[in-house]
Amino acid sequence: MKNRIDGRVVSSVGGLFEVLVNEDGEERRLPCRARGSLRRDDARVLVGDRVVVGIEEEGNRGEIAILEALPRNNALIRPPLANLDEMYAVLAVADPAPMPETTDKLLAIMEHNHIHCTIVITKTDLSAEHAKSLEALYRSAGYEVFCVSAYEGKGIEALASHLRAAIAGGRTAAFAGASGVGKSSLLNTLFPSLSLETGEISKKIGRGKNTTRHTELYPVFGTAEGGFLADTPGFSMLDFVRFDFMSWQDLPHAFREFAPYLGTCRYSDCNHVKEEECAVRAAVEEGRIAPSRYETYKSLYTVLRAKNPYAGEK
Ligand SMILES: Nc1nc2c(ncn2[C@@H]2O[C@H](COP(=O)(O)OP(=O)(O)OP(=O)(O)O)[C@@H](O)[C@H]2O)c(=O)[nH]1
Ligand SMILES: [Mg+2]
Ligand SMILES: [Zn+2]
Repeated sequence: MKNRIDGRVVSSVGGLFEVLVNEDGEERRLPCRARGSLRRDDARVLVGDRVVVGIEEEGNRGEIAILEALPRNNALIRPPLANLDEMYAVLAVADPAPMPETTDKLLAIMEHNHIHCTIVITKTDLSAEHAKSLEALYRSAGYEVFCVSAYEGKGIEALASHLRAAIAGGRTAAFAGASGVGKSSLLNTLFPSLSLETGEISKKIGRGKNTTRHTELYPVFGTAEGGFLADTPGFSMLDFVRFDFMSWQDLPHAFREFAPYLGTCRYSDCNHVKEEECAVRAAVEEGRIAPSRYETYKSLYTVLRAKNPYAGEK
């Protein structure tokens, strides 16, 4: 092996990474750890990071290690991923029941990070009617929506061609959503050779059982150049109290259908919550913004405002 070689981190489990490298036209995965200074919490290497791998000269001398992490375009806390270009927010028609607030939070975080987001509604075999209303909800918010059933093989081709275009040229996409919505099943249907583990829905609590335990990037069209798709562990909530995803001033910009109204309210410092003659609230009342989306906005506004009441007071 050459002394130093560039690569992409494709998996991370308990401090052990796999880095995809291309040596003289041949792609291979190198299992390795990160050098000491990259193990600190504030310098943690993430799946998706572009890194330099080589022989470590300090610490574990002579071992292959990640020596350097290159600058990132973006980094996410949930799911833990760097350099993401496209997010597919996955939710199921039922089993588990869709939780609009969870999807809205994920969408808000992606908007804030300027990561293009597409909606995937799974398990349409369980209720075509529910699928339609969810599709209408997210289309009205300005998102492209795909409705699929891994069981019936429906909608798979349309999603596959969107994905192929989205990640061509070595770009990166991820499936994210609650546990049990069928992310891994969908990846298996799209790319049968992956053979990812999938899990049951708990009958008792109606939720998934966190079958996927780690985030991994797959070069699903064969090579790094064809692009990467990540499967990620399901999450039950995105904790805006614990993590600093954004500030309350950022929040209105994280709801894309609010955009035409921002700056048109009566008060220039309108927070779109209780103020009179608020253009956003008027749009909700007139059915141009979905009530569930606005409810999520208000609940996140309350949480963020309580966290940081005075920051950036206008
Ligand atoms: N009815 C129906 N069930 C599905 C479909 N796709 C997946 N399932 C079922 O949903 C359950 C969960 O699927 P997974 O693919 O493990 O879900 P996941 O989103 O990867 O879950 P985590 O890894 O825990 O985050 C399994 O029992 C699947 O058989 C579908 O299209 N229709
Ligand atoms: Mg899974
Ligand atoms: Zn307003």
